[in-house]
Amino acid sequence: MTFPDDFMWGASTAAFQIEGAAYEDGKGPSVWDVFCERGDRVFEGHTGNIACDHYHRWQEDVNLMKEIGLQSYRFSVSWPRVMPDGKGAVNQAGLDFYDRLLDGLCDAGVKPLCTLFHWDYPQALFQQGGWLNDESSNWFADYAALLAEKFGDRVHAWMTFNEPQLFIGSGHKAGAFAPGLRLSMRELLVTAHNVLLSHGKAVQAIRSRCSDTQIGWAPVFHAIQPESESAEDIQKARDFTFSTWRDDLGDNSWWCDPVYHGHYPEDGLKRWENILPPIKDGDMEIIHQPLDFFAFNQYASALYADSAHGEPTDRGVRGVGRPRTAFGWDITPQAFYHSLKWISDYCDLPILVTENGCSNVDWVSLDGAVHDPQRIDLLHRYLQATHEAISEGVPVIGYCQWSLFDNFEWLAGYSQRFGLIHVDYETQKRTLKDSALWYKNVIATNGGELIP
Ligand code: GBH
Repeated sequence: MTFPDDFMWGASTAAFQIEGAAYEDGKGPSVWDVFCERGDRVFEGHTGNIACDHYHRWQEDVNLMKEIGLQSYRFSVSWPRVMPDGKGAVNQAGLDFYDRLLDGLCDAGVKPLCTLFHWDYPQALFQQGGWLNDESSNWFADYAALLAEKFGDRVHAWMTFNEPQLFIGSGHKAGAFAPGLRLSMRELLVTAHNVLLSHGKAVQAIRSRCSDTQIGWAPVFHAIQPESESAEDIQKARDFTFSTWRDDLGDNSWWCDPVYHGHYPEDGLKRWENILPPIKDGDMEIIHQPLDFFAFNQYASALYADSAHGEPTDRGVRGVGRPRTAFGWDITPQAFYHSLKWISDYCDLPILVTENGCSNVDWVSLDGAVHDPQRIDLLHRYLQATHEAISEGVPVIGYCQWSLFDNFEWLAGYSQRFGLIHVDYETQKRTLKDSALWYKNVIATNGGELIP
């Protein structure tokens, strides 16, 4: 199998999930710190206080990236680490940490891919209304400007937001994620509009400060699987995938149509017509900034476009005892393949996979190694799907595995392991799993030894 010569092989992490040092060196609290402090929301009361201690061990971690041969590393900046109150005063110690990390990555020859926001919202801004506040997009733009000024010389590509569907839907509607709100639909639509405006203003802020850079964002792309591979079923699944049918704004189009096409989707506008927030003149132009790539995260697709139902369903189609990851997520590379095809028809940009992977029941074996054949097999299947799309002309420019390390898996705490690198949280010892060694070879051969 051959991948394009300049294909970027990478891995992803997020600040809150790995850094630790939650209350050190002037960092302000984020909504996730506060959510964890409650003690009753996250598995066994786990917190992000120490996590992988990456804040102190970043050099060792960069060395490990080098050992694997990673070509790119996607990480996120903790907003309250660099701006403890989310706006105003800047925390120099926080900026220094990312300075060291970026220098270390550049020295190691690893391209930094920087996400501005991966869910750890400054608590101080939350107390002022957070994403409901009409000023929220200006706060975010100021934060983006700071990062662009300080780090723009070294960041290879920027992503404004990670999975807006999740921190808005799960965090502000379902109440499952921090900050744990259960807003009305009317309010939720306000938060979404402000996040979209934030995205646009941040792109402007970065663009005006960094002449030679690439900018995108990283929504989750929820794919609905076709019931069969017939053209008709594929079309039906695709229609569902691009429709606005969920009641938590977890859809693709509500977020992507404004960003890539400059308008909200018709079906959503109709659905929410009586409760839409005011959309001011010029808002859609701000949101619709030119981007350099289409990034997306995807794991499993639980839903099918079942012809008998007006909505996607998980009823009836799936097999008893089918393979699933440790989280219970289905293994659906075919949906991934279709997603790549659909996205390339949907917008004319190179595609970057910013997250894909699985949790697995990994531990250090008697022989000292960590054997994770399930992860290797899953990654292999998704890379086959990626390659199939590429060979049909889909311009995929890179692939980031989630995650470089085992880390704080949100509500599941440390109980779900997603890493290429095993972390012993008692000792902070890192061990490359078999999958890391396998991935090292995939990278070294540019995918050449994968089974087609
Ligand atoms: C991402 O969210 C996050 O960006 C990252 O921080 C996190 O650690 C990682 O994934 C792993 O969770 O019902 O079987 O179809 C992932 C969010 C996960 C939402 C999969 C939809 C569908 C599973 N998505 N989920 S299934």
